[in-house]
Amino acid sequence: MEQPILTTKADGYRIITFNRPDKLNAFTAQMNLDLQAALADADKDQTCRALLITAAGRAFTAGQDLSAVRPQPGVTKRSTHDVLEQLYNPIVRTIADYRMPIVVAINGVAAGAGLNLALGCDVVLAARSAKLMQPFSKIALIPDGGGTWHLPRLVGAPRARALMMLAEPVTAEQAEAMGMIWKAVDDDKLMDEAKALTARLAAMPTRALAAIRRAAIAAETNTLAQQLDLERDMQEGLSHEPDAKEGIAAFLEKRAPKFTGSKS
Ligand code: T3D
Repeated sequence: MEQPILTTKADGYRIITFNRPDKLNAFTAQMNLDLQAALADADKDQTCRALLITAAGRAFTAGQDLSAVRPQPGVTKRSTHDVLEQLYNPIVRTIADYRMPIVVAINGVAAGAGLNLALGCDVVLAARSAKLMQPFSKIALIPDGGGTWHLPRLVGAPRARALMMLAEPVTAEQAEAMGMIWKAVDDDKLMDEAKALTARLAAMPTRALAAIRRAAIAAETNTLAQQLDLERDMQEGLSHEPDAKEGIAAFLEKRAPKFTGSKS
């Protein structure tokens, strides 16, 4: 049987590929667990300083595999509570706290919880032909995978509520215009651009990039006073890192910095 999650190593980064193309990369429990393992494995690798997530075939993902959800006589299934708590939410939490930047290349239609995992990542590119949608209301559910948290923060409440209730697809260009993603890219340039971007981030000061995400997430709920404290403390910590010393030295010596990007 094909592995539903593939990991490829590149120079300084890894590529994680959703690999159930014949099922539009719809998520099974095994796929969730393999994605959790792939994220943990990349995190442990000190030479891996950025991640690129993409998918095989014509779709990025169709979200949860609904054939696995439908009750079947004689088959005991995970409750929806457990599906979220054991399969999706650990991934959302891992991404939020990940120690390196995550780029996503949405190569085709992206729907459901799989899209919402992507919306929690750092730099999201989408092929111009891709369509992005929150289909949950069509099956009488609410967006999960962090969707109700990320989407309003990305696109604002009026658009988020309409997108979630109406379940209408948006094009990559519309998604870019409303701030849901970073950029729509021509289909034939998507992977080259995504790889170049991931390689660029992999050569940057890894700990500072991870701290930027954590600070941005904290800002969503902090007061200004709390956020100023957080910036002060994070900056103090980062300023003692070899990468900060290298960055400042390189600037003053008018040369390109060579960051080591240690994660621990
Ligand atoms: O209880 C819980 O587990 C809660 C967890 C929920 C998490 C979620 O993610 S819920 C949301 C689940 N996803 C959806 O509701 C999306 C369903 N799919 C679609 O709306 C459309 O398929 C797409 C918009 C993604 C793509 O449309 P299109 O026209 O390009 O393709 P299609 O013809 O609809 O689909 C192609 C095949 O994939 C088709 O099978 P067939 O007829 O060729 O045998 C279709 O049934 C299958 N497919 C598509 N999505 C899913 C799926 N099979 C299982 N699960 C899917 N999510």
